[in-house]
Amino acid sequence: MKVLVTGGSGLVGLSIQQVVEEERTGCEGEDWIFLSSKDANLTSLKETQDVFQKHQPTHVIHLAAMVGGLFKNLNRNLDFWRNNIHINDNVLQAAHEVGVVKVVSCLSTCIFPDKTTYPINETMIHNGPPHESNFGYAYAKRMLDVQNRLYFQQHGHCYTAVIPTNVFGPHDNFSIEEGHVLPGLIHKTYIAKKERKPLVVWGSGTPKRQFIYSLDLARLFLWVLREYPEVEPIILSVGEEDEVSIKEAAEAVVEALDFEGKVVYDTHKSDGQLKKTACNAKLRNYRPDFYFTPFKQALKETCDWFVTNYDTARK
Ligand code: NAP
Ligand code: GFB
Repeated sequence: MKVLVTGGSGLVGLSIQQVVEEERTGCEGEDWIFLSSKDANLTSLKETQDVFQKHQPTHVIHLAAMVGGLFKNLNRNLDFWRNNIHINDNVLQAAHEVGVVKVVSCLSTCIFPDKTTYPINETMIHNGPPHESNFGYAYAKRMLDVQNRLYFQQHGHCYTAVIPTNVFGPHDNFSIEEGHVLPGLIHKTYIAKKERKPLVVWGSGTPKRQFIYSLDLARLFLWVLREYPEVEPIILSVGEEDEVSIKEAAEAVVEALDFEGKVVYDTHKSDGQLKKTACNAKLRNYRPDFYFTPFKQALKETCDWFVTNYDTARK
């Protein structure tokens, strides 16, 4: 098995790299290659085909994407659509051309319809428009699911996808303006503590999210690559009971970083989608015993990583 990981230098890619290194004995007979955008700009079909020709993978984990939090999405919806549509089309076609037998791509629970019933499950992806805040990203990701079904229909390939909830962990993008909520809050709290200023949480704090630790997600990715047999996607999420409000998430960051200052909410900033509660019954059916790292433990590990690696962290 020769596994090519696109987006191998990002949050999820580096977590998979870490788990592969930790599980070396479980990976016998597997050759792993982790790509970054320096190896190939995957928005270019030629560069994508060249890198696939060079490595001749049998399996692909496709993570590369234009990624960002709510506020980056609000500002650049068109760019999210165009970059991700090109990357996904190029990667799946290049994989097909070199005879890749399995591709596992990455969707996100934000791509589900905004007006829906809860909890969301895998059958509901195409049932109505996504939340307008990430219209471009969500539609581009939905098309990956369409493409997977068509590669199966026309060529019999097992090109499938996972659907994680909000991911966080070491090596995240800690940019305050462009990153996701947890890395953003960790960075802001770190600065507020240093400068003895209040922590400003954006929005009302009432929206809810399910967070998955990148190392847990990495372990699940390896299982999907090796064993999950379906073309239909699978939600990778903690349970509905582990959903937390942004206020609870901010309080957990405050505790993990031992911040004693004031916390204020800037309600002029967008709340984004109020919730996207996902059902992990399908995952639990396959993996009843899978252990998710408790949220506060994972958050503490992430905060410690950020403090230790402050000078070199992406921000
Ligand atoms: P990330 O940390 O921003 O990493 C993105 C990766 O994609 C990097 O390796 C980057 O390479 C690569 N990339 C971006 N544009 C590229 C291009 N034009 N050509 C080649 N490579 C390119 O993102 P992540 O959080 O790990 O996300 C991984 C996957 O999970 C994505 O598909 C994302 O949609 C999905 N996802 C993420 C979350 C989340 O909360 N983070 C939630 C659900 C799903 P460089 O390092 O060289 O820039
Ligand atoms: O992770 P996040 O940016 O994205 O979280 P989404 C946004 C929520 O956190 C909103 C609040 O309710 C914000 O008001 N928030 C509070 C903050 N403080 C902050 C902060 O400092 N930074 C940020 N970023 N938010 C994204 C999608 O949605 O989820 C993407 O836009 C992607 O497409 C990702 O799929 C997983 O969860 O709202």
